Amino acid sequence: MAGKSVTTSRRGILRAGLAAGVALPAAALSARAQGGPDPLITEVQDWARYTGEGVDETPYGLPIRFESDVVRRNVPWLTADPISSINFTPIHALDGTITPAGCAFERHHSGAIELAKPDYRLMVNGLVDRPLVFTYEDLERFPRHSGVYFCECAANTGMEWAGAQLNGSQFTHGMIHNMEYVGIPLKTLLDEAGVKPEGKWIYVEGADASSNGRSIPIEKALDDCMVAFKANGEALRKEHGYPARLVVPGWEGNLWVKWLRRIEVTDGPVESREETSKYTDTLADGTSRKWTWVMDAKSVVTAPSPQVPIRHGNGPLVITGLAWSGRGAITRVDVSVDGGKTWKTARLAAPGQPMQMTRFWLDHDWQGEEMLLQSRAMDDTGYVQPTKSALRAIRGENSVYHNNAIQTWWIKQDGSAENVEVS
Ligand SMILES: Nc1nc2c(c(=O)[nH]1)N[C@H]1C(S)=C(S)[C@@H](COP(=O)(O)O)O[C@H]1N2
Ligand SMILES: [Mo]
Repeated sequence: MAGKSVTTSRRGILRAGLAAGVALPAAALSARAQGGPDPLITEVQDWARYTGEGVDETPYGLPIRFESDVVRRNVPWLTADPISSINFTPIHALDGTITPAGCAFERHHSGAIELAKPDYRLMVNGLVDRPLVFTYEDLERFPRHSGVYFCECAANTGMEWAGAQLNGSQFTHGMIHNMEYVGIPLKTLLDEAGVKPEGKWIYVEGADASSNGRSIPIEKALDDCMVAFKANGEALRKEHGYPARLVVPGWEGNLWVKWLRRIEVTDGPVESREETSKYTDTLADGTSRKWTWVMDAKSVVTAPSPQVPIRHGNGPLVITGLAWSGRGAITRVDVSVDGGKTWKTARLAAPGQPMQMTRFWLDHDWQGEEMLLQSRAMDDTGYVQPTKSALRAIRGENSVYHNNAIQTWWIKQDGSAENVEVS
């Protein structure tokens, strides 16, 4: 295949594809190579005849215009207004594991605020020996730490509890991003203030009107939480909490307080709105689970999928997706093309790392058959991502948050895809 495609232009493939309908019979693959000289390879093109743009044209670059559909999108009916809303990462169009900040999902309860570094203050108070207030410059002088972590909203995939609903991995699984953070361990600041023995929890607040206050057990706060000021090498974007946010590895996105302004050490949880009426999981009998902080192992095939139909006809098909676990590292991802009857182990782009996204690929020989495409993640605690029916048997159908069930895409003979459930 690779050898043949060298003698075939991309345009040639498209032309043959149109003539033959969408599914391209194997014979057409060799015929297209005999379509005569391809000017794109035999003729000098404009981009080689004239000079390109100078280095002074683009002090800070955006993606080339041909990629303008790789953007965040929202689901208009989901929330009443854009101020308290969410958009979704275009995971269907990305590869690798790092999410570019410019298209990493945003979730705000009262809009993205603009908070300048000189106006930034971070207070540590409550059950501490020395209540302290830090400026942004103070934070920059503590020993630094870095780490790549996924941040997943607990509501990711929440619209799929009752049935298959949204057509695209961007919408079903795009409330997630995975970035490289630089900042300082939260422990450093807590040690600086001196946590009193009766300090068992912290309460963290943002500077925005919503404040998004959440309680976190002191063990987690002292373990791996970070006050981050850089993501993917650059300052946090406004929408991700500039100039500093909390990073709570493996735990639900709601705890990752943006525009972090206050950390109060307390002897118990505050039981704020965000951890009582929201971010709790109502079960079938009407009772609710709370303190469901950890994001369980989960995966999704990002392509092919409803937004990424198969357009290239029969033969080699790259099936790809993402897997992650808040409990540890992804050790294995299996892919099924028959709705979970049989499984093949996918290739991991790199060995899974704790609380980071893992990319998987499965190289498949597609002969135009319908597929019920699924992926199933496993982590180093031995946990296996559940089917939808297994999850519903335990959690019922009243939940919004923490839906980590196996996703199914129905790939049709024409290469298009639809969100479905298998029983
Ligand atoms: N201050 C503040 N922090 C916040 C929020 C907010 O509205 N205000 N939203 C939370 C929620 S629900 C999620 S899922 C994550 C989203 O982070 P992101 O906007 O970087 O994607 O931020 C959390 N931190
Ligand atoms: Mo969230």
